[in-house]
Amino acid sequence: MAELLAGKNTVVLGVANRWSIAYAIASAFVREGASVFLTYQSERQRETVEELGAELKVRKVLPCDVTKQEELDSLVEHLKQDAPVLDAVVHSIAFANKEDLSRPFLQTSRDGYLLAQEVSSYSLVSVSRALAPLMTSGGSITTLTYLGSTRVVQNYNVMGVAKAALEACVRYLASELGPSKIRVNAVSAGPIKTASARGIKDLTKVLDGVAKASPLRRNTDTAEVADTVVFLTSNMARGVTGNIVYVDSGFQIVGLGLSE
Ligand code: NAD
Ligand code: IMJ
Repeated sequence: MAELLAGKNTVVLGVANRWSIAYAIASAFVREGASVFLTYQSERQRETVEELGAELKVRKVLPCDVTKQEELDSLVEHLKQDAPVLDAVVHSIAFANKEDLSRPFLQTSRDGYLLAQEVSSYSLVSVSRALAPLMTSGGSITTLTYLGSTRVVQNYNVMGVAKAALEACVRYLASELGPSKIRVNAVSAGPIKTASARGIKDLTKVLDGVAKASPLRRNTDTAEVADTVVFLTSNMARGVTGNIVYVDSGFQIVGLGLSE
């Protein structure tokens, strides 16, 4: 089959390890003929991400902690040299303090609230502002979100509020970047056992609940999330912007999941 992303220059932010949703996305992008740049958060992850990048035959692996403007600036400088025209960005980043994902939402600290917003929502704005100027032939920006943005999911708490803001950012950015032919969308993935989900209380219960109650009667895997990001990034989705696409076995339509 023809490659959907042939010759496109792409940046994928948020690979930490082999289980990261961003890793599956980078892998699908390479399969579809894209040239991929990966970024990692900190020196701690450099070696792992460099190994994964070499395996996938990505163009380059670069540092980018989204809370540090100088790292965003230096990412832009590197990309300008290696890929003067950028076609797509994937933002697959979130963080909140662990305590804020277990105690009552009412107890969320000011600092914890602001940290979750900074890393998980504002970073889409700062990354888009930094990279949109390189997308001179138009392009696509895609982020990852979760159902906890619009529904109450136990313990998701401050992250749910950050994802609500992230989804609103998708709409405002889509509106402003549309005239530059840059589309902005989010994929709302069902629960997946990645490093960001592993630690959470009752994850097994959540996964089993979705597998029982969802229309497709199964959990979501990273490969199917990645394939939807491929679609959104490709010309097939040329008319799609400002959207939240659910890749969740259909779980979000369910009112009462009572089926056996
Ligand atoms: P993951 O832990 O593999 O990915 C999270 C990434 O965020 C890591 O690579 C981490 O380094 C990065 N990150 C955190 N702080 C950063 C910073 N300051 N600068 C740069 N990078 C930073 O877990 P994942 O499940 O692949 O998560 C990726 C995205 O998918 C997140 O936005 C998450 O909210 C979303 N999501 C996950 C699930 C799930 O169940 N796993 C479901 C829906 C949406
Ligand atoms: C996270 C917390 C509570 C409930 C949760 C999750 N459910 C799911 C997740 C039901 C599916 C995973 N998810 C969708 C996330 O966006 C996770 C974000 C996250 C996870 C951690 C764990 C480790 C840590 N900080 C984190 N910050 C954000 O210290």
